[in-house]
Formats: sequence, C-alpha cells, structure tokens
Amino acid sequence: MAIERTLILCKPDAVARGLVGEIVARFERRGYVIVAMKLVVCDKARAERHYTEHKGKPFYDGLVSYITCAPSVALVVEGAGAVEGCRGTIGATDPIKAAAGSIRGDHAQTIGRNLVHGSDSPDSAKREIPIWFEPHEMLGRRHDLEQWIIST
Ligand code: IDP
Ligand code: MG
Repeated sequence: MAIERTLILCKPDAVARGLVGEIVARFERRGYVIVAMKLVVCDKARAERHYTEHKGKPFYDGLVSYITCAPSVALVVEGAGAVEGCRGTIGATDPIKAAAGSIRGDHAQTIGRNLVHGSDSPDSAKREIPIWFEPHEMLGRRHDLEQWIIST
C-alpha cells in the first residue's frame, strides 16, 4: 500500500464547536502522522480555488461564505492509503448517511455543516495540498521515522 498524503480541514464549525482535538485524535489513533498543521482563516480566493469543482452548484456560494467566515484548522496527514482511509474516518458527505463511528456520523447533523474536508483521491490531494501549504510548512516523509520511534 502506497504511503500517501491527504489534505484534511477541520472546517469553521469544527473549530467553533471545540472539536478540533477530537477530530485530529481520530486520525492520530488510526496511525496516520501529521506532517503539517495550522489555524487559518481561508480567504475568498483560496476558497474558490479549493472548491473549484463545485462552482455553479446551488450550494457553492453558501459553501464559500461558510469556509471563509471563521478559522479552519488545515492539516496534511500521511500514511498507507491515507486518502481513502481518511475519507472512511470522516464518513459520508451527508451526516445523515454517515456511518456511526465516523466523525460525521458521530458529531454532525447536516450536509452544510459537516465538520471536515478530506481529499477524495490522490490527484485531488496533490492539487489541494499546495492551495493550503507552502513546501517549507510541511515536514519530509515521516512514516518511517514514526515506525522506528514507536517500535524500537
Ligand atoms: P465531501 O466534502 O464529502 O468531499 P463534496 O461533494 O466534495 O463532499 O462537497 C464539498 C462540500 O460541499 C461538502 O463537504 C459540504 O460541506 C458541501 N455540500 C455538498 N453538497 C451539499 C449540498 O447539497 N448542500 C449543502 N452543502 C453541500
Ligand atoms: Mg469533496
């Protein structure tokens, strides 16, 4: 299984509800490692870049207003199959359909306030990570070092 990186956002509702620790802990407990993390107020230009695939959809303007209204916590998470694995930990887009035990299934009610973003494919991750992080803000590959630290 390839070691991948994925972009995770604890969106403004997660920060406002004090759920950042809970959310980050889910990824950590699964064994993924954090290679970048920061609190950031997303501006309109970044929001439009990040959500470009949704431009023109009925919820797009509300989505951009919401993601820019208050701070988010952005992370890059690394691990084996991290893109798909993190999507599983996050749960389905609509919290009503999200499995119990997933972040959205346990903590969210509505699709417009679903707490977390996670890249949906390795290509999406490669596109999204540079929207949120400069190369110098990210650590180099950590997976091997983490394995050595915890297993020696
Ligand atoms: P994802 O976050 O699970 O990848 P996407 O389909 O990429 O879901 O949608 C991006 C975000 O847009 C969702 O997380 C959600 O916040 C919002 N969104 C998607 N569909 C709707 C909708 O029908 N109504 C309101 N907001 C929506
Ligand atoms: Mg998406």
